[in-house]
Amino acid sequence: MTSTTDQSHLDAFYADVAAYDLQPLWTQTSDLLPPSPCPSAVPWLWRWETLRALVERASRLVPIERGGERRVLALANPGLHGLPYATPTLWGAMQIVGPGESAPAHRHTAAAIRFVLEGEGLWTTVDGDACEMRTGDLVLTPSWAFHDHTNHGSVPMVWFDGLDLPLVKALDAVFFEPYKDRLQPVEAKNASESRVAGRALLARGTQVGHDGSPLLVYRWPETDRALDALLAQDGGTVASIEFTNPTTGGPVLPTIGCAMHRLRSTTVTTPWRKTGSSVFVVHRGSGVTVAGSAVLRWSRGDMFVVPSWCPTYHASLEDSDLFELSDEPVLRALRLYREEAVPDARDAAELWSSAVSG
Ligand code: GTQ
Ligand code: FE2
Repeated sequence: MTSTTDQSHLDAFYADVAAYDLQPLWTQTSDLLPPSPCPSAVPWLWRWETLRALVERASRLVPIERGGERRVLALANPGLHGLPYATPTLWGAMQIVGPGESAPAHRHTAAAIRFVLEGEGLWTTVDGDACEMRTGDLVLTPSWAFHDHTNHGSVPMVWFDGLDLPLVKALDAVFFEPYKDRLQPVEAKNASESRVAGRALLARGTQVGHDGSPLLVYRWPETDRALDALLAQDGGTVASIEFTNPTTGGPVLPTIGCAMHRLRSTTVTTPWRKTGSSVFVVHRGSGVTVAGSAVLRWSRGDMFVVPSWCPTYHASLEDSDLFELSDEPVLRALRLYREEAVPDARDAAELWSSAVSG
């Protein structure tokens, strides 16, 4: 039993500890060192119809100007206390640039990828290399590379932006710089694709001014062919490819991983969990993703988040392609990457499987 004097000594002690900006470990909640990750981000889905209608309204109401820089709606995970972040490490957003419009040139330490959803005629210039963006293409903007977007076409261009901004912000390593003019001069067109010609044939002496892949654009037809070839090769119903830096075989950017998953109709993937978070963009098809206790029904253009260590499986209702943005390279580099099949979720997966095929 604690006597009154002991209690008053304890009270005085805790008051002093707090007064000197200290906190005892033994009074912390178990959230500090849980047995396994307890993410505050939640599994969540944003519908294409909603996103498309809102960026359309933005394009009628809001010009693209210096300061604001981009006409972008950021995915704000409801578990992240109002921050404009999809996950604790990843920024996910939808961007629209109307015909004849441009988004001014700038650079930042946060690295970015674009995955094109709709439109044609937009060129993004990355360190002087104008890259044409077409539906299904993956386009890179490495850290500290200048970039601007110009729509030379006659229809709005809409794409998904993925950035490591929340991570870079958490590390207090954000730098930003506008380019001296609104747009960069175009020095070359689709030059990165000529440099990295014919699969693994790299032009000798290739030098890039950034710490990313020398290839800036991964074209949809090639991605499509690679996935088909994989499926044909092993006769399976799921194929996954990782987009890589052709000079290293590693991820496209030091902090960002990109993958594409193809599921034949009524396929259920193995329930799985891994450390690190992902944002998925539905490129084609429809289906359901079960992430923890959340059931996310998706179709083309929808975007959804899977937090760290969340048991997850996907079930397709038709032939489907899921683009995945992740922070996996960060977890791997820091030796924090873990993944495993989740046996407990198997029964649920089989139930679902018989439901969709039956
Ligand atoms: O297109 O440069 O979604 O700088 C967020 C920040 C896009 C861009 C975003 C950016 C950009
Ligand atoms: Fe940017």
